[in-house]
Amino acid sequence: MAKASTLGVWLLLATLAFVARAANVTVNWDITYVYNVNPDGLAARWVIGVNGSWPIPAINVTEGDLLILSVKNSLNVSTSLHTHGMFQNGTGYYDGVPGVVQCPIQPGQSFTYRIPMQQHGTYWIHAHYKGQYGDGLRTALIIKPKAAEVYKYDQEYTVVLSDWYHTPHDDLMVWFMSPYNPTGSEPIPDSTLINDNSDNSTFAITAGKTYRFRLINVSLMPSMFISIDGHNMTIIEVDGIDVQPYTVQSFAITTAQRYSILVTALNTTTQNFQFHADTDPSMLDFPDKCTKPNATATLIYNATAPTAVMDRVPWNMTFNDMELVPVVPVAAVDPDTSFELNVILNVFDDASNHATFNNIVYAAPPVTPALWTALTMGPQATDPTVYGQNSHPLVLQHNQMVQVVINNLDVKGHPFHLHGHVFQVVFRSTEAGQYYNSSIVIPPQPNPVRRDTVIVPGTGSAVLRFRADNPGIWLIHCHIEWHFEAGLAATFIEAPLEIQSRIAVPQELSNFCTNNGFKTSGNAMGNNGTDLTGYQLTAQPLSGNFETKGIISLVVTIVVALLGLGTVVWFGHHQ
Ligand SMILES: *[C@@H]1O[C@H](CO)[C@@H](O)[C@H](O)[C@H]1NC(C)=O
Ligand SMILES: *[C@@H]1O[C@H](CO)[C@@H](O)[C@H](O)[C@H]1NC(C)=O
Ligand SMILES: *[C@@H]1O[C@H](CO)[C@@H](O)[C@H](O)[C@H]1NC(C)=O
Ligand SMILES: *[C@@H]1O[C@H](CO)[C@@H](O)[C@H](O)[C@H]1NC(C)=O
Ligand SMILES: [Cu+2]
Repeated sequence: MAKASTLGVWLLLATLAFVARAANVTVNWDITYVYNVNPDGLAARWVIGVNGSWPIPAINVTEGDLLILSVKNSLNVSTSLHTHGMFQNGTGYYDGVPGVVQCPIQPGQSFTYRIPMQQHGTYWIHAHYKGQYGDGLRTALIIKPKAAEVYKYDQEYTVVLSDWYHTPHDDLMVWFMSPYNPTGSEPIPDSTLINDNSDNSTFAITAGKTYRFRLINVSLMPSMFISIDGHNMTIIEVDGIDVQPYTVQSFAITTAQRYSILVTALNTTTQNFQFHADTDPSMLDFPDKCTKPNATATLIYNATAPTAVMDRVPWNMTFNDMELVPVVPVAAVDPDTSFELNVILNVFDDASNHATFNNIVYAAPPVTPALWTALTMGPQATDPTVYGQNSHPLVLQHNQMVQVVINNLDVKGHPFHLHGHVFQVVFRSTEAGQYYNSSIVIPPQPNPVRRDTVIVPGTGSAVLRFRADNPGIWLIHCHIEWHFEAGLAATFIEAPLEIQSRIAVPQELSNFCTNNGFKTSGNAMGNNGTDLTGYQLTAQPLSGNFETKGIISLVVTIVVALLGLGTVVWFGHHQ
């Protein structure tokens, strides 16, 4: 008895200790332009920073905290912020996707995100409005577990990896979408940055200690290979999921992915060592246009010692994130429902190159954001029609096991991100041309890798599974920003009836929308039922037979040839 009550007191104290520790962490961001920023030493440009400076400081919190991110938009364009990798269970209205779960924050307006930190690990916060994160509006979000870390280490560093462009994002996007670019060549970054610097970042290291490096790839476009001269790296976390130790000499990280690695310092104080982040040239159509594809930082053992000149370890082309084993096992189970998303990049009937799932050029609902359609349409909220065809709505029933088959018909790899979840990766093609169909048997898997961003290889496929246990509206999209903006996204309408019964959207958010000219009821056009009068479809696939498409392609090619000089001038001016 005495023992039991001692235990009771102990539990009570432990609970109180936890309650005391869970804090409100308030971060105030006045989002501003910052001028004359030159992180690669090659060219100064304006960027988007906060409170008058850039880079934007990382946010460090503890699981259980409430992150209160208070934003004022001092730009002359709208904005919104997405906290990448957060489940937002119950607070999906703070997921930050404009036209889907919130209305854009217009110039001069303020908006406060109140996001419970329900997970731990390595995350990031970035603009989800056009390509503003490529102009600098992103930073790391590090969440410590409320219990002890799974792995012991002496100290940690956050390493933000990015591509860098001297030309503002919107200008590059205009070029990407223009008929001058019929093959859909993505803009080429000018350089690669490690912690917002191409050569000069440093990490102080003490001989014999163990360090955790939290790597976050915040690029718009390419993949990078990571290695550290003279050191092995042991992967222990992938996209917020702790995994069994997996030691590599180099590995690839694609945009929006995160990995934590443990690095044991050598027993030396006579040399320093380079940390490398090399851009994968196979992702770039014109790799030679990237002036500094390889960034280096330095592990400083001794500030007065020389940096070791070492042979580079080869890029590990075979590293397979599917071999990573989560510490907390979750077995794969058969799906209740399956969606097939074919990745198709093509010239559409607006003569622009688009990137799509199943030939649907994604666009957010124009009048009523999808969340409010789900909230207000009663039983009709389960009918995908009411969300409008452009948003590619896929309706899920509560607690279904959902399978998503991605067949990538494009020749290049694409990194796909799902909001509001981690998914299991239960299959991925191992050779070109291997598309998934039901003749491929997926074996039972006791504990497949779980993550929130996966690379699907060119002319290849992947099969993802997740439990629809988080009622809300969640995008799945390519995290190559050019492709997302060109239409490569779809919308999961997850458990709309449970959204109605469980999600209490703060009235101030609805008011924010109506004050900004959006509606907060009805279908995508703000009407009743399926009346979508006035709804404009996005660009459609070139209709008709092969010949018609051939003729249009030919015309586009001729136009481009005639305007060729213009392209050269454009390229010369902007690259
Ligand atoms: C980051 O991701 C991009 C896009 O997937 C990739 O090209 C780039 O090489 C990655 N960077 C690093 C340092 O791994
Ligand atoms: C580092 O050197 C110390 C002192 O010589 C030794 O005790 C220790 O085992 C060495 N550690 C490693 C990892 O070699
Ligand atoms: C980048 O690094 C790779 C791997 O070491 C190397 O092959 C390539 O030549 C480097 N590129 C440049 C421009 O230095
Ligand atoms: C299914 O996929 C396999 C392996 O890629 C392929 O050989 C087969 O032709 C496909 N079957 C159908 C019906 O597409
Ligand atoms: Cu893509």
